[in-house]
Amino acid sequence: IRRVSMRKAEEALVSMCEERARMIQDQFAVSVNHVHALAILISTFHYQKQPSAIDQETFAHYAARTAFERPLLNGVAYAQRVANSERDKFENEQGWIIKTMKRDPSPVQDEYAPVIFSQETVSYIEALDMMSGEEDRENILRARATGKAVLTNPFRLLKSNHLGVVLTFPVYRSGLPPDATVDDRVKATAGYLGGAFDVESLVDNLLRQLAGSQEIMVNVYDVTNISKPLIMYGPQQPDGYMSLSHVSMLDFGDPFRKHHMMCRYSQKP
Ligand code: WA2
Repeated sequence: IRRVSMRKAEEALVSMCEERARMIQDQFAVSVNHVHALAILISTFHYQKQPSAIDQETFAHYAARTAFERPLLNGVAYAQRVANSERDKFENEQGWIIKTMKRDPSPVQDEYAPVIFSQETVSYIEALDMMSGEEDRENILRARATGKAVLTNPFRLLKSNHLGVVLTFPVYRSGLPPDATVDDRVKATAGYLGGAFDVESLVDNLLRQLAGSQEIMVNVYDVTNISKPLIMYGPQQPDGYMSLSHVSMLDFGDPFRKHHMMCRYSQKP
């Protein structure tokens, strides 16, 4: 009888874990798809139209009204690529100076990625050079070299200090051929559209609504380097009933990164 109930408990754990993994993966995917569409919106209405049909107010308004399409993102923003030779002109036109992510005036760099458009929920990143933060910088470089959506390591986000990951799409000036080389891509880069997945609070909200959320403990890890898993969600020192666990695969759409979800019971089932 004990063996039968343990088998039932294991089956229940597997199904609850798979349900959670599928749900988070789906909400992640719809959010990424919508940010992709926003990158195309910037390309179409900011770069392919003279003069631009988008300014901060228009972007903020559109981003707020479409926020429901991006359920796991705390906000979206557009950072423009600015070469050092263009910095003075850029700062004069904007009426502000480029700042580092620590909010100091930016020292001289070869190039910058200051945020020029932002959703109101992340207005604190306006004017910040997103290349001044290690994780954001790596994302920017990888996004423009690959032309694809990329994700950072899990890290503590600005302002909230919540654990999350940043998503970045590159925006290119028009005329980039489909068979472009990495060099072509880097040269044609106009800027970066992205946002932060606030995993700590938005995934938490999502999981808490599900039946059984009291009984099971969930962790999400970035396992890109399998010998050094990075925690992305859940308790740092998982306890609970350690003899029974299940690992569900997660695909967040960045082939460079691997993620999985680990579930266990809070108490002996
Ligand atoms: N957005 C919000 N909070 C953050 C953050 C970020 N990056 N980085 C750290 N905390 C505009 O890749 C371009 C958004 C970065 C996009």
